[in-house]
Amino acid sequence: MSPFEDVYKESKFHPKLEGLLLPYGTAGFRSNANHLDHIMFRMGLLAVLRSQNTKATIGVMVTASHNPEEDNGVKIIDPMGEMMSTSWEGYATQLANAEQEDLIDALKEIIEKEAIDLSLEAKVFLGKDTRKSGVKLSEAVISGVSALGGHSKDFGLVTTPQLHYAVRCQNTKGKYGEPSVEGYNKKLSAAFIQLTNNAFNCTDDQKHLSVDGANGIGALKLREIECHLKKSAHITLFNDGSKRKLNDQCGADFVKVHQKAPIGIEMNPGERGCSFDGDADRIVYYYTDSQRRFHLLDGDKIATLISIFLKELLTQSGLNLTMAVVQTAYANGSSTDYLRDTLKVTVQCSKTGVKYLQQMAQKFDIGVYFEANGHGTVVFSKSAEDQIHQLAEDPSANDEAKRAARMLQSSVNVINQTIGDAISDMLLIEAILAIKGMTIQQWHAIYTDLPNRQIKVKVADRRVIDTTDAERRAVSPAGLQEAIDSLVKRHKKARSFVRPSGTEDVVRIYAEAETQESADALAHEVSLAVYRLAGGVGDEPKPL
Ligand code: G16
Repeated sequence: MSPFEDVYKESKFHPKLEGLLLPYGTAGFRSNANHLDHIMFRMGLLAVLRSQNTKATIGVMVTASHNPEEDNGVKIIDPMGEMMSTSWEGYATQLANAEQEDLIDALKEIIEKEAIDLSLEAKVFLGKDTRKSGVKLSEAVISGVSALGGHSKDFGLVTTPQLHYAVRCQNTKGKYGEPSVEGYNKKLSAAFIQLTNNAFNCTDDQKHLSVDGANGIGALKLREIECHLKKSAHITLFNDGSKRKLNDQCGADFVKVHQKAPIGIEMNPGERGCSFDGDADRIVYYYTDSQRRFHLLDGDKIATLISIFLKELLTQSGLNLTMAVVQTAYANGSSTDYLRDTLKVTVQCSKTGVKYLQQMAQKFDIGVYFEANGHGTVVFSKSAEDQIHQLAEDPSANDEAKRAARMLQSSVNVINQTIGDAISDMLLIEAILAIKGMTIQQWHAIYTDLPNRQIKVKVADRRVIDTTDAERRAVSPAGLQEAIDSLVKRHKKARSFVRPSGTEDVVRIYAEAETQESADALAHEVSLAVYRLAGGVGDEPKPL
């Protein structure tokens, strides 16, 4: 029987809802879980083709990350653990939206265009977050993989970054590590312990961290790695999924957008806390001061801390490596100024979506990339890793240079270079703070954020908004950018932009200005312009 007959027969068990069209968004498909069964089956098919096309193992992660519990989604992982190449996103959309009777033709078109040899072996690694819908949806992925003759390995409940990691380990034949959660735990914890051996005067109190697990997979996986960390970290876990719903008033996205502590966390003033998101690929830090004021340390502050640390080590080591920080339009203006003017590192601006940031970061020996929402990591070129390794092992190198190279080596090993990773980022940050003997208040004071506000507006069709210049300017609908420009002029030190979300059915609005009142007013004024010029639905946005 031809593989297409199997696919055709099996696809009838995963029918497409009539008229439903879903685009491939910022991080794959995302929607209400009830709309996704056919998408999952078809992404199983696509993963087989991508595996045959790259002659490597491909990953499929069933998750909707920061979205509410009722949603679900799918992220596809390429051979080196990066997100699926943007050149294949069109195929994913084509396959996902083909009507039932056109599915085989859509499949054949991809096979023909990419000259895929269907006789090659195909391997797919699969994982899911803690959403209940994930059980059935990942079965649909497996059906898709087997219908086209591929082999799947189901990792069950894992964080998104753990699956990215496993895919890279598999395709590098173990050079990056052992392709399992246990392998991940051992590699990261060993590197963390090595790195924190350089923290000479760190007390148990200073080691304490409160973690909001967003009631998701990050909480489960943090518990697992915790036993490997021994006495090097002292973690109290909140929102572990035993009481409340996933991402409900907690998690990194909630904390960043609302600029307040998650529900369910108990922290004394001055203590350090952090929040993961629903699939543990984002992290933000925070504390409250003695007046109970909340202070957020987001992706920009994290990128700054890591860049300071790495730059100091580079200087001490004497290694001549290029380094850059990649941000998006959401980066706070003060962070960009600090990185460029004070720390004197190259700063680049990318479109939203880690896939774009990663590509830019890979152009440097050391690329630190972070979205303000806490999604990011560091990538090292092969040559940078080799030079660090050689220096660390060089018997003729001086002690300071060698020590710095060894710390760089441990940093490379604690970092999950495949994608932003809340657990790995947390370990790196905790190690840096311990080594530098730095409090969260001192970290926060490195620069002062411009007050800012992020809000969402519902419109009938968010595709009417098109942007350019790394999403900093709107080119359509007509008149919107001119309206934003004139509103921005009314406020001091102000900046604002709008963009359609690629994970939720909303338009996102960002505003920053000299005061919080001004940032709030600007965000509201721009939201009204979007509502009026881009087809807002429901009630007009109200002042904040
Ligand atoms: C995903 C992407 C991020 C992006 C976020 C929000 O994160 O991986 O790069 O910043 O969506 O995207 P948008 O503003 O287009 O909705 P996650 O953590 O939700 O997978």
